[in-house]
Amino acid sequence: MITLYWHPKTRAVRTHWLLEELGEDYTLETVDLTDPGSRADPGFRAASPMGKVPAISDGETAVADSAAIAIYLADRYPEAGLAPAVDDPDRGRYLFWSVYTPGVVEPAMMERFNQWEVNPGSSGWGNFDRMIETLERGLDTGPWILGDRFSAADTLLGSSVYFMQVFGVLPASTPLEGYLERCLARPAYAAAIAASQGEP
Ligand SMILES: N[C@@H](CCC(=O)N[C@@H](CS)C(=O)NCC(=O)O)C(=O)O
Repeated sequence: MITLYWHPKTRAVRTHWLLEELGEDYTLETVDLTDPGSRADPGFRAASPMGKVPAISDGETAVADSAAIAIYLADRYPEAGLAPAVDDPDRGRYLFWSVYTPGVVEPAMMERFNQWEVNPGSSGWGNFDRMIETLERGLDTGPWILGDRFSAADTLLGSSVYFMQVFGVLPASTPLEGYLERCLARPAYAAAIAASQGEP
């Protein structure tokens, strides 16, 4: 049984969405991030070296960070068809877009929130505008980041676009707004967002 260490209104919503798409049994274990006692839970500490959500345990395996979790779950449960196999030509693009959220989108969002001046040639994420343009181009052929095929990478990117909208930094962008609409229309994402609105 998979356990998701979760807190409402956090990045754990991504993993919850993915678990709903996956169709495997899971339980949500709420970690109240405001309560040191809850954070000290040994299962959570073992699963999350930084004490952050999301993290999961799955039998003997523990994984933290939403992108690492997505890659792990989609590979571990291939019946759901959420990741191209290692010898599939789409595998490279899938990996690129799966790590685009933690490696590029999230630091670029911090740049925009905090109005950092960055040199796009030396910052690993380029800059916010380059991040948006690259994502828009990636979705050119759509409807998903791998074209017709929905994958675990879409749970990372789609939730990132949602967060950008919620935090008011999503520029007017027809491709990204259309993508977000398609993501939100998926019952699995709607269920995860509905759960995420509650209190711990
Ligand atoms: N890169 C991590 C970021 C996780 C993260 O920052 N989670 C926040 C909630 S959205 C958290 O647990 N914050 C509590 C803390 O840092 O103590 C991921 O994508 O999973």
